[in-house]
Amino acid sequence: MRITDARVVVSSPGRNYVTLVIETEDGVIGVGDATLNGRELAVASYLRDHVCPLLLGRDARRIEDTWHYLYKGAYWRRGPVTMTAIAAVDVALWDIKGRTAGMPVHQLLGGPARDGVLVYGHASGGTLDELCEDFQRHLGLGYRAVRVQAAVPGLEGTYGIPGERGAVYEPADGPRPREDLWETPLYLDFAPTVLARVREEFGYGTHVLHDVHHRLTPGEAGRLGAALEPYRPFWMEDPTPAEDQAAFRLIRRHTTTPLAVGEVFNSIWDCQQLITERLIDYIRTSVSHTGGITHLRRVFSLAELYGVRSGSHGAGDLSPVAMAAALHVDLTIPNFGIQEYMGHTGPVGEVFRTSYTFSDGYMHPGDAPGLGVEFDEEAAARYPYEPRHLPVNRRLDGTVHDW
Ligand code: GCO
Ligand code: MG
Repeated sequence: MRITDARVVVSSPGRNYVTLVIETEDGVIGVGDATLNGRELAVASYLRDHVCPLLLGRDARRIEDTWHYLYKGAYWRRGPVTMTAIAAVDVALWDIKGRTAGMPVHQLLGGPARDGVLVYGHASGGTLDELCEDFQRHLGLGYRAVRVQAAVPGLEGTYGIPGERGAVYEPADGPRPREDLWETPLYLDFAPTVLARVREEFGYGTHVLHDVHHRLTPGEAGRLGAALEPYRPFWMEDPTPAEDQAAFRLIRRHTTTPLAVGEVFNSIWDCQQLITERLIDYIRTSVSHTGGITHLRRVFSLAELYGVRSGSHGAGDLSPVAMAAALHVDLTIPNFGIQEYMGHTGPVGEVFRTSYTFSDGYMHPGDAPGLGVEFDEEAAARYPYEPRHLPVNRRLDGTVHDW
């Protein structure tokens, strides 16, 4: 089954998505998500200029071989751009394999190991009252797990809080990134009050999660983790920039709050120490940024050996194709933990028609052959690419800090 076409479509139905479309000689079409938020065109070029020409004439059925051909064949290893490009090819080939077999991808991966995929949504607020309103709204929608973020008083543009209610909280328009303000002591005093308030209002019947977004030192992270313990968070996410994997030994020494890390990782090598030393509880690598279904399953298999569970990244900057692929994997692995589901707003549904469902806090990828996503290229053409940036973070004295 030869590949006859491979093309990249960059569209912006509300936010930018890079979609790889692969076609075979018998007319089967598969799609993969190649979106790297804020660096979209770099992956589009990697695919268009370097990968798509190599795919023409290859056998679409040889997923494993193609993965190694692209990974080892590039000589230059890993990195978000390369691994997102490989992921898009890998996912599109799994889609094609499923469509050809007339089976949903989760059946090809061994079949369901559970009935549904537990997901968490995002509640946020400029104030704790607003956060509680949003938390209540999530409960009304059926969520059983909710991430909570609130604006730190005195810090304009705190991570995770949309400018307007209901708006996307990250991408900014304009020629330069938005600049947010940060000061660790203000955050460290405030963060425990956020969880305290949510537990006081809503009790302990819902999982509550919190994202630190890479901003603390290991010592500060240990202190925050300990302060959050009485509120029993499901996890504390990205407490420190985790390219320093050994730093987590220090955090672990000071708190039993579960730790989740990995949305910016792109290979198994980025989390090898975190997993094998049991320094984290949840690994957040995603299908689209960690080399596709083929490589992500390897990460999760390693994690399984060490009692680490999955908790894949699922922010709105990952397209519905990535969301569908994530759900197929989540449904099948033994060490599934939770899946992030921020949802997609605006005209995204015109471009990507999905068969996944949400009910009562759980999602299911559906039983359509392949991934269960129809990508409408004509609709995508109505929403051309718009340059956007992720914000930059500065401390009050002007020093650039991790965002
Ligand atoms: C999350 C993430 C996202 C990222 C975003 C960057 O936990 O969902 O932290 O919000 O910031 O995906 O592109
Ligand atoms: Mg995060």
